Amino acid sequence: MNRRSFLQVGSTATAVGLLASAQRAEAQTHEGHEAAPAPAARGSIARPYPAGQPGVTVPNGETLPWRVVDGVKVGHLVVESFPHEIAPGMTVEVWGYNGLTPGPVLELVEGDRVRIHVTNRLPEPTTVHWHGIVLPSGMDGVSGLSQRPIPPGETWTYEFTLRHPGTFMYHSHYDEMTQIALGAVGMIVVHPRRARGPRVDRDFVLMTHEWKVNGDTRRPDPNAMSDFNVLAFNGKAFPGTAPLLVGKGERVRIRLGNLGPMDHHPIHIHGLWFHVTATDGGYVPASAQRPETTVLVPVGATRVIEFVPEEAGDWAMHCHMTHHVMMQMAHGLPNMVGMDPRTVERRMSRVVPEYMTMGHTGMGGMGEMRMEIPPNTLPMRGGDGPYSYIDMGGMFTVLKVRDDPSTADPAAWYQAPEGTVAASANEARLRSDGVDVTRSYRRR
Ligand SMILES: [Cu+2]
Repeated sequence: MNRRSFLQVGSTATAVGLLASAQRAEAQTHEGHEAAPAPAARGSIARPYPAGQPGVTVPNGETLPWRVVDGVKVGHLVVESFPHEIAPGMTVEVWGYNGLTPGPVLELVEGDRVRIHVTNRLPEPTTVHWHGIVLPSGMDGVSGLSQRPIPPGETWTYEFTLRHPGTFMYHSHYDEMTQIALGAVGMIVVHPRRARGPRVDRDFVLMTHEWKVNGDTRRPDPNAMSDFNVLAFNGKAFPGTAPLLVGKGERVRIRLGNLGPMDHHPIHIHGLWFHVTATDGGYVPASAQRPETTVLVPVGATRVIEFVPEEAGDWAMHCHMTHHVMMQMAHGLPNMVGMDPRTVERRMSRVVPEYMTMGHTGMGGMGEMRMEIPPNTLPMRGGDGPYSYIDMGGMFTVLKVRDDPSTADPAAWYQAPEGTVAASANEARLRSDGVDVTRSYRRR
C-alpha cells in the first residue's frame, strides 16, 4: 500500500482491529515504512493515524476495539459493577465500562461514523452522554431530556458522526451522583484528519478521579461531598500508577480529563514547561497558549498539554493539592505537629502499653512505618523510590524522561550522573563558602 492509498483508507485501516496496543506494533510497520523511517531512538511508537499521528498510550488502561461494519466503527460498552484494584493492597467495588474505570478510551478519527451498543448490567437504569461531542440531540444521552433511560438488562444503541477532532469524555447521565461517583466514566480521543500543530511523538490519556472509601469497606460512598480519600490517575493511586516513559527532546502530549464528583485538580509536572493546546471545546489558538507548569483540570473538563522535555530524569507528576497525594489514613488525624508528647505518653502507657505518639515531628515518615492499618486501606501515602521512600501517594505518577526510551526499562529508576544529586554538605566546601552552620537566622 502506498502512502496515498493508506491515507485514503486511513480511517478504515486504523479501525480494523483497532487495536489493542499489542497490535499496534504491527500497524506501525505498515505506515512507518511508507513515511520517513522513524529514528531508532523512537523505537516502537505506534503511528497508525492520519498524518503520522501516534495512537494514544493509556497508562493502566486500554482503548476500545472497533469492528468496521459497512464503513461504521462498531463498539460495545457493558456497564456493570466489578472489583477494581486501586493499588496493591486495596480493592474497591466500582461501576464502570468493560471491566475498567475509567472505561476504555474511545479512539477515533475526525469524520468517523460510530455505532456504540451499550449493555446495562447495573441494578438501575443508565444512559451514556458523549461529553463535548457535537451530535444530534437525541444521541446526547441525557436521561429524560434526550432519551428514555436504558433499563437494567437491556442493550441500546447510539450512532453518530465525529464532526470535530478533540479530547472528550463519556459518562452516565442518569443518577449521575451515584454512577459517576462509582466510576462510570471514560475518555474519547478523536484524531484530526490533518494533524494540527507540530506532530507529537507520544500521546498519553490520563483521567483523574476521586472516591471516598471508609476503612474496611469495599464500596466507595457515592453520597460523599467532601473528604475524598482515594485519589487516582486512570483509576490507580501511587504506587499503583504506571509511569509515563518518554524521550528527551520528543514532543509529548498528555490529554487530561476530570469526571470526579467534586474536586478540580491542579496537575503539576516537574522539570519542564508546557502549553495548554486544547480543551474539550477545541484547539487553543497558538497566540492564546500560555506557558505553565501546573494546569487546573476542572470537574467536567479536559485539558491537553504539550511539551518537549530537555532534562532526562524521573520527574514527579501530581495533583498539587496536598491532600490529593495522600491516602485514606492521612485524613482526620489530630494535629500533633510541634507538641511535646512526653506527658501524654506517660499517661496513655498506663492504659495502652504499646501507645506511641505520632505526628509530633511532622508526618513524612508515616507511610513508611507500615503501621497496622484497617483492612483494604492504603498507608497515608507513598511507595519505594530510588533513594528512599516517596512520601506521596494518591494522584501521583512519574514522568520518566530518557535519552533512549526504546531501550529503557519503564520499571527502572533514572541513573543520575555523578555529582548531580543533592548530598550531605562537605566541610571544606562550607568553610570556603563562608557558611557557619551554627548560626541562627531567627528574628526573635
Ligand atoms: Cu487534586
